[in-house]
Amino acid sequence: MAIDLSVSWLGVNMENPLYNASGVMCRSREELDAVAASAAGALITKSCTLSAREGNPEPRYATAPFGSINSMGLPNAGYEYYLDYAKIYDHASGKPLFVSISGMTLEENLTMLKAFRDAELPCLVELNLSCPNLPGKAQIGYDFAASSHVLSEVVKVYDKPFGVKLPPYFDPVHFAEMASVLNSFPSLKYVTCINSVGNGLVIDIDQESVVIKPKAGLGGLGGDYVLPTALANVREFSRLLDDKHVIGCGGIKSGREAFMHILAGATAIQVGTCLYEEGVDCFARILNELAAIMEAKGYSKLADFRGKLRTM
Ligand code: IRO
Repeated sequence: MAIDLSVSWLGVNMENPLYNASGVMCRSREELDAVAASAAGALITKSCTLSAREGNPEPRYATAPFGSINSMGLPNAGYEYYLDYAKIYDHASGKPLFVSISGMTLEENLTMLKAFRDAELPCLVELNLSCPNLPGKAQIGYDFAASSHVLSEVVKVYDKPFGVKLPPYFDPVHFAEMASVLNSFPSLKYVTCINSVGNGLVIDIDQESVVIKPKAGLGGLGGDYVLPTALANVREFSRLLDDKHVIGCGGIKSGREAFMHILAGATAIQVGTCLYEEGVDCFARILNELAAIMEAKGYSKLADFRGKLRTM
């Protein structure tokens, strides 16, 4: 049976739904080129700020027993670097380029959005409302009034379709409250669920120590630790949002988790920890595994099972 993994959404056609999670393999032009040259269906940049940032002191990423912990602290080359990349990127390649934006202030976000708007490039913005690793700075996505304010200012200057990267939520009341905020912005066309589960603590018992330096060892969790939380967020936002896509991110390391995210409602899916650990070859492997699962189940396209999770 021919398996069709293609996805059409936001006016773009992707050969397959899989790409990198922002933060992994996307800080430099070389890394972005490597994702573009891989089997991935799209690519997204590292979240950027107005000026380049070194980020937090190292070590700031560690492999953990069931995933990863990071407190990178938004190291990036500054938005103009990614804008320049978007200018030279081959937008006809069939792999959409997403640009992640995470200003240190609302003003920074608005300045960057205006620059991307004025450049009139066919790239898609993912506004990060959920960086957990900036000492002393709260995640905007956990403050519903602040999120609403940010989005209302954003849509005043940015009239193109865009998306947001959300933190994980853990309470049905919060899913509903955030969904209601997001539903009031028609040009917000997609949400990416989830960012890392913030401020976890991984402990090395041999060393009797934390495993990363920033924030006394606290950092965002990724990988197996977060899969059920990611799936819950994908599922709930898929149900609660009107006419918006959900991008699944969290714990995808094989075709099985890719299938789960799509079954929960994801239009497209991103890989973070597994990509960091395995490199860009993970895309072809995961896609082959996903196609094999679909074949075994008699599905020929993603729409055959997307969002069709059964409940009891
Ligand atoms: O520390 C980071 O750079 C980082 C960011 I901006 C984010 O959104 N999520 C994450 O786990 N790390």
